[in-house]
Amino acid sequence: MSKIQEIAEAVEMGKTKIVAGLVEEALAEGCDATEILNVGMIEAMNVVGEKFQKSEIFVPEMLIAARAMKKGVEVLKPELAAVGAKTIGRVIIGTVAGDLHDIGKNLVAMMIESAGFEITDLGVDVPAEKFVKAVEGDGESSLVALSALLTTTMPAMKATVAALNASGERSRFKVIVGGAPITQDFADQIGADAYAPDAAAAAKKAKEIYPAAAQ
Ligand code: B1M
Repeated sequence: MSKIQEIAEAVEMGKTKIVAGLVEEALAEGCDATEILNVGMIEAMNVVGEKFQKSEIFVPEMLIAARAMKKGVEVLKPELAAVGAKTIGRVIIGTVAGDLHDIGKNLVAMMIESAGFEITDLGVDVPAEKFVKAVEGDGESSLVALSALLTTTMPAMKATVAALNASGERSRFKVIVGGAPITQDFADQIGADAYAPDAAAAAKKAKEIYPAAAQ
């Protein structure tokens, strides 16, 4: 088995402790950093996402796999910067105002990052104005991802999308929403561009709508 296949298997199995070491070994053997990322990690996370969607694995396994990948990405980041590897695009993510739940949001961020995007995580309890400032201050971001876990913070999600929709740069980015109480109907009502029911679907959706956002 090649070193890159070993990395893919370790990521898929969530072997957090060995992934960083395997990536270091692969680099020392002369493997290409972009190939390690694309074949050893992103493809492995795609497999993890598919298994999650088919209920073959559950949130804990997906979290552990995402953490394992994060360990490997930490080793790869300086190498990728050195070879000028480009990410697909930048995503600004956060949990809306009044809401402190971040486990799902972190999982969504990890899956989107695993799909090849760069993440700016604004954290939890993020006011609408902070999302607007973040997109306005960063001419490159093309997706804004909003999470809400409480029915009582759904209005804050609505207000955030309204503030983003009113921003002068709206044609430049797309808005994805999700979280336990959020539905496709709600997303349509508040003027979001997309809804995803889970982290794997959010990563898939981000890739689907990104080209339109990049135009
Ligand atoms: Co809270 N809480 N909580 N809580 N909490 C819920 C959400 C609740 C359903 C529990 C219940 O009553 N059964 C309930 C909400 C009821 C409602 O609004 N209908 C609730 C409540 C009431 C509260 C408090 C008000 C309790 C209180 O203080 N009286 C309070 C509110 C605090 C606040 O936010 N202001 C509160 C506090 C907390 C803790 C701090 C203790 C803790 C959060 C810790 C943390 O996040 N760091 C907590 C927890 C852990 C939960 C439960 C038990 C678990 C949430 C979780 O992490 N799930 C939750 C009950 C439950 O969900 N079973 C509950 C795992 C996570 C992976 O799933 O976050 O759904 P989830 O994310 C999924 C999808 O939703 C989706 O993808 C993720 C992965 O597949 N998704 C997106 C999420 N964001 C997305 C964004 C996307 C796309 C998909 O695109 C951008």
